[in-house]
Amino acid sequence: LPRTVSGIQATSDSLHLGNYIGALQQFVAHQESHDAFYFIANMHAITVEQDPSDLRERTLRTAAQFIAAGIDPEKSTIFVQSQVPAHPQLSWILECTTSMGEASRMTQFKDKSAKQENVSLGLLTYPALMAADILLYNPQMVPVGEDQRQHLELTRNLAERFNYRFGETFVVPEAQILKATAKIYDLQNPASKMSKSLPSPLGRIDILDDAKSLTKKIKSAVTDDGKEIAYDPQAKPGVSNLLTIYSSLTSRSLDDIVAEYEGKMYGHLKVDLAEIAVEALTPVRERTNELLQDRAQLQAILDAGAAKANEIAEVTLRDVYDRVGFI
Ligand code: AQP
Repeated sequence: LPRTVSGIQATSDSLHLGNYIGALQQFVAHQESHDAFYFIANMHAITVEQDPSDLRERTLRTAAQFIAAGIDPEKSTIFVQSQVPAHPQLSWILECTTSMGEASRMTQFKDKSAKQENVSLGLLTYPALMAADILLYNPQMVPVGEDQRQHLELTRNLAERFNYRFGETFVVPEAQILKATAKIYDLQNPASKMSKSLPSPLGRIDILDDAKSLTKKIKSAVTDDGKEIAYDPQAKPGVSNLLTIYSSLTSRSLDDIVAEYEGKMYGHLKVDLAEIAVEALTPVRERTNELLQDRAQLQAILDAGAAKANEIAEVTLRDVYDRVGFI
C-alpha cells in the first residue's frame, strides 16, 4: 500500500470544523487505501506557551477525537509525536539544511510571530520539525488543509536538497489538498480561516459542541448581501462557506444543494445545516466522551502506535545519520 502521514496539534480541548473537514475526514477516507500514520503534534504545540496539564489532557482528547471521527486504530497507526524521538532528531539535521531566509519567509511564522510578545525559536523552526514528521515515513501523499501548502512545499524542497547532497534517501511527498474543503472559514468573519487561536466564540464550530451551541452558531453565521443562495466565494463568502460545510457533511455535490435551495431563504439553509451538523457531530461527541472514560485503553492504543511508528522512523533516521557522517 502507498503510505500517508499527517498530524494535528494538541492545542485545544476540541478540534474545530476546519480540522474535521480539512483534515480528519480525509484521514478517515485514506486509511482504506493507504498505510496511514496519524499523529498528535504535541511538540509543535509548545512552539507557543502551553500549560503542562492542559497539554497532557488535550493530547488524550485529540487522540479520542481521531478515533471517534472514524480513524480505526486497527487500520491506521495513531501516535503521539513526542513518543517518537526520531522526529526531533531528524528535525535538527533538516534545520541545518534550511536557511534562515527560507524559515522566516513562511507566512505561518510571520502571522504567528506578529501575534506573540516573545517569539520562540521553535516557531521559526516549526516547518523543519514538520518536514521531519513527514519524511521519516517516506509517504507518497500528505493530506492537509490549504494553510499548510507552503510548509509542504518546503518539505519537498528539503527532501530534494538532502537527496541531491547525500544521495537518494527520502521520497518527495505530494500534498493532498482537496480544493473544495481546503479552507473552512470563520462563521462570523468569512475572510479568515476557522482556527483554534482566534478568539471567535461564535465563529468557530468545535466538533465537541452540543446541539444547542451548534445550532446557535450556525443560525448566527454572517451571510451576505442579496437573497440568492449561490456558491460564489468571492461575492458570497458567508453563504459559500455554509454550502461547503453542508456539502462536506452530507457528501452531496454543491450543485445539487444549490438546486435544492433555489428560491429559498438563507434562514432555510441555516436551519437545515444546523440539523445536519447536529446529526453528524453528536455521535463524534458521544464517542469521544466514551473513549475518555477509559484512559488506560487510549494510552495503550497510543503506545502500540508509537511502537510501530518508532520502528519505521528509526530505520530512516539511522540511514540519515549514516549519510551525514554521524558515527
Ligand atoms: N479552517 C480550516 N480549514 C481547512 N483545514 C484546516 N486545518 C486547520 N484549519 C483549517 C487543517 O487541520 C490540520 C491541523 O491543523 P493545526 O493542528 O495546525 O490546527 P489549526 O486549527 O490550524 O490550529 P492553530 O495553529 O491553533 O490555528 P492558527 O493557525 O489560527 O494558529 C491541518 O492539516 C490544517 O491544514
